[in-house]
Amino acid sequence: MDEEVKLLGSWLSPMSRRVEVGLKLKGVSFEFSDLDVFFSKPPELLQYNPVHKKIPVLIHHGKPIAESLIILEYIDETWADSGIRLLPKDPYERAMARFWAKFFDDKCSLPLWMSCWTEGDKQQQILAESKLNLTTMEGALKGKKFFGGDEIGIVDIIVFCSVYWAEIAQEVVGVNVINEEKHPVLCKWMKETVDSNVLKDYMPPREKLFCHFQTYKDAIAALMTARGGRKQEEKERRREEEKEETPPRPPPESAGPPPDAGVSPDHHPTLEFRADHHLRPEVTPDHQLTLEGGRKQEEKERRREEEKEETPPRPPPESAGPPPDAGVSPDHHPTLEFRADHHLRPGVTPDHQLTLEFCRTTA
Ligand SMILES: N[C@@H](CCC(=O)N[C@@H](CS)C(=O)NCC(=O)O)C(=O)O
Repeated sequence: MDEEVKLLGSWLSPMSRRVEVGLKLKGVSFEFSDLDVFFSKPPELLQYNPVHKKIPVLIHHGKPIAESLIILEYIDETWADSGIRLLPKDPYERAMARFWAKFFDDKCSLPLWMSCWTEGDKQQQILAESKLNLTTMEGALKGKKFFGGDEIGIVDIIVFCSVYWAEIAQEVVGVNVINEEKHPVLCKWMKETVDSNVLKDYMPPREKLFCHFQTYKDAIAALMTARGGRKQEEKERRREEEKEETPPRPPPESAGPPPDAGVSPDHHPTLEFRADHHLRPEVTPDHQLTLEGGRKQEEKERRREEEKEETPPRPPPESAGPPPDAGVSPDHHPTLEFRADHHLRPGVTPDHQLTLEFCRTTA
């Protein structure tokens, strides 16, 4: 049966390579569309991934699927009986594979890459972050041949692609991101995986990638810096928005219950949860409230850190997008219709708001 499988990707992208590897390990034949997505947004990409405008996108029987991890799961389920299993059969092991795949994507993938393309304090900060998170990642490998156990699986594929890219980039720019001394477990795994030849053959030739980084290193560094700058602006705006939200504040003493009256679960529903979770007896309701505020603050900090790690969305260069006054048809951005309907309704969350604003600037 003609499967009609098409992959929108780029030979230069480790994310797109993940999907290529998945398809090849399953023995699925596919058409590959090698797109330049770094300096332009091809119409095909805007059509099939209007939300993130990123590769990879798998198109199966005309239906697009975006996000490499989701695509890999889709491939595993769709071609369940071919090639190797990408995710374990056992539900617990499968959950663990998803956990580590997500951890790597959220915490390691971008720092690994960005530490090659930044300088000074920023670079030191990313290097430290990268080292810490990769060490955590090594914990998932202890006592195993592969992340997937005896066979390679989804986590091996995604980590291998990123480390393969990063090792070449770090050589070009002379940064020490990953090495035997810092990450012995990971380096041993990398060497054994290369030796086992399962994944290496699916990687672009080392020299080709090396030459590309060598030739374009200044342009890549400039692009990454520009994106970092835009991300910074986005963060500032978000902070402003957060300021506008009413912060959770402990009620003034006069308004609250008398000190010895306890705090009713209605007043602070989370206290009930805490009581169940063995909060120390000496923690008073007032302390609890402070803790609550502190936790909220930590949460915000964490969110800021996470934002740092996301690749910032980039407006396409003028040449690539629709002319500024041409408007964007719903076909081009099907989600705009939704956005128009939900035009800044009071219920729209800051997250939605940001997406809306970004989409308006790029439209
Ligand atoms: N979370 C996405 C990330 C995809 C991604 O970052 N793709 C990059 C290529 S490696 C891209 O399309 N970049 C173009 C851009 O950001 O403008 C995934 O796992 O698929």
